[in-house]
Amino acid sequence: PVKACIFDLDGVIVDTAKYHYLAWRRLANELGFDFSEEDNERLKGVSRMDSLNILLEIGGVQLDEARKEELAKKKNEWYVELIAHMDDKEILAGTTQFLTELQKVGVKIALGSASKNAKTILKRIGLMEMFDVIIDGTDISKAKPDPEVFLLGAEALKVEPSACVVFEDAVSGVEAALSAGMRVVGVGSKETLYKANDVVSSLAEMTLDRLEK
Ligand code: B16
Ligand code: MG
Repeated sequence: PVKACIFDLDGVIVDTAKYHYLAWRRLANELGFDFSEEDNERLKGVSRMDSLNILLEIGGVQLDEARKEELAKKKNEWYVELIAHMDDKEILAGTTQFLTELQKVGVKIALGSASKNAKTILKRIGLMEMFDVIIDGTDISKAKPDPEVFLLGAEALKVEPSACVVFEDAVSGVEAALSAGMRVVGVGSKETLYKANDVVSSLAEMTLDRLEK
């Protein structure tokens, strides 16, 4: 039986990709190039610095490390301003209900996010208390597809990886979960997340029955 569920944040519980996009586009525009929503797909689940490197590659811009640090900081300040206005209306469909069901039957709940802003977001949307363990971008040294974030989650919960199920919207996150020896439910499209053991379009499709299958 499943003993723990580990949830990615951006793209599974909330759609913060739209705020990341606004902040990255603002930075691109300042640097003199455009950044499309399609380009933004490449940044999902990717760490802040790796995201910046992808953005600069798209714009054909080369910068030294110090300047990159500066720009990443600037983008994050804009992003933090945007997420400061979030509230519980931004929780994606089915999330609260599914978390409540898990809690009722004693399945442990963890967060496994690459974001350094994860706790701010959970507080804003009022879901902080639902999580037994929170592993975020401030706890990890290796980005997804490395399994570190999920292994740390399982360890903190004292649950073996084989009894964990991960919920992920990004291909790199699905790969991370599989290399952690966990089962994974993709949240999004089957075409993109075909490596996952099961795929739902949102948590509204999840039930305890489906979790055990
Ligand atoms: P931050 P997740 C990821 O969160 C996002 O999907 C990704 O777009 C972002 O660059 C990354 O967090 C880092 O976020 O700049 O806030 O530290 O999907 O792993 O919950
Ligand atoms: Mg995600």
